[in-house]
Amino acid sequence: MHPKIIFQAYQNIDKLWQRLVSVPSDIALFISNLDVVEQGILYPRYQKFIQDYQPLINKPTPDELEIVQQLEQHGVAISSLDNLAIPNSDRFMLAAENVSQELKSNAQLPLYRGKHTLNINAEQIMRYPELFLWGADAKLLRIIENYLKLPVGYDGLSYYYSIPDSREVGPRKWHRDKEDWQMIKIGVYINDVNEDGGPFECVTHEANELISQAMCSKSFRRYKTALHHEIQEILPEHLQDSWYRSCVGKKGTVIFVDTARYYHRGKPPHKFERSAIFFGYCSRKPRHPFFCGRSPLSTEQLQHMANLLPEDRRDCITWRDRLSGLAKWIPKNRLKV
Ligand SMILES: O=C(O)CCC(=O)C(=O)O
Ligand SMILES: [Fe+2]
Repeated sequence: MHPKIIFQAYQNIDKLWQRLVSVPSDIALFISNLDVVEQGILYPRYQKFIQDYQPLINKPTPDELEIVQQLEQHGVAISSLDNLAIPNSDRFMLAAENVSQELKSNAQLPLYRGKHTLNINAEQIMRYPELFLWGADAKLLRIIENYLKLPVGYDGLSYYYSIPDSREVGPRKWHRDKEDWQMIKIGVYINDVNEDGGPFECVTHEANELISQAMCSKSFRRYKTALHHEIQEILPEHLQDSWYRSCVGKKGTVIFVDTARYYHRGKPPHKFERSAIFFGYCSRKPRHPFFCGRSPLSTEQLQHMANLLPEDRRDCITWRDRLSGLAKWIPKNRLKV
């Protein structure tokens, strides 16, 4: 048999398997979003976690507080590697550029033909631990803790090498992330990103309210994704030109964003490829734990990374091992955005 046919058959079986494995978490998502379950059980429980943790929150520095306040007001805060001055940021950027080159040459292989985005694999993350470890920096964790008001679960990184094919697919459609009530992603640009190079985009607070209302009119559609023109059609006249913010920026731009509350997307790149890393964070008792832990690292690899950190920061990496109840038994959802 031709190798291409074998490969396609393998891909179809894999897709089917991913769908099957994701059935229990799709059902759990549906149930947890029923009004009686959400308002009667899950939301009060979440409020209680916040209340109990309040005395334990680590105090932020003034510049960290500034970012937290921006997030509270707008859902987004923009900074840069230079401003944040996180240790080893130079090593981090060097490693990120190497991975970008590796993904760029992979994109030429027949195996990846037709893909809009290439992602980092476990082997690459393990070969460049400075990428993963940058996301577990104490300053970043303190910012996120003060925003979530809960202990932070670090959920690993995605590396998007996005090809300029203008296609509106996957995370290039408007969506909200499903992991938790509130969560943070930190995006770092590995090259300069202009309007034609696929900037990250996030809706304004006002538009977010309107879009969320329209999308939530049926509870099972809460996490529905939408094409750009579909959102445009929902919104009133006065918002048509001002409903989202396009985060263009230089290499080294750092974007903090609550991707669970705010609709966002990676704009389809029209002319230039875009390399960006997105670090994910939620609370350690997230609303939908079966949508967490989707970074490619195994439990053993995560433990290895945790061991490279000071003891007081290890729990934010190994938090999934301590989930209890149903959260522990429902398999991780394997479907993409
Ligand atoms: O590629 C982008 O800019 C969007 C990424 C995204 O939606 C996410 O990481 O949640
Ligand atoms: Fe997202």
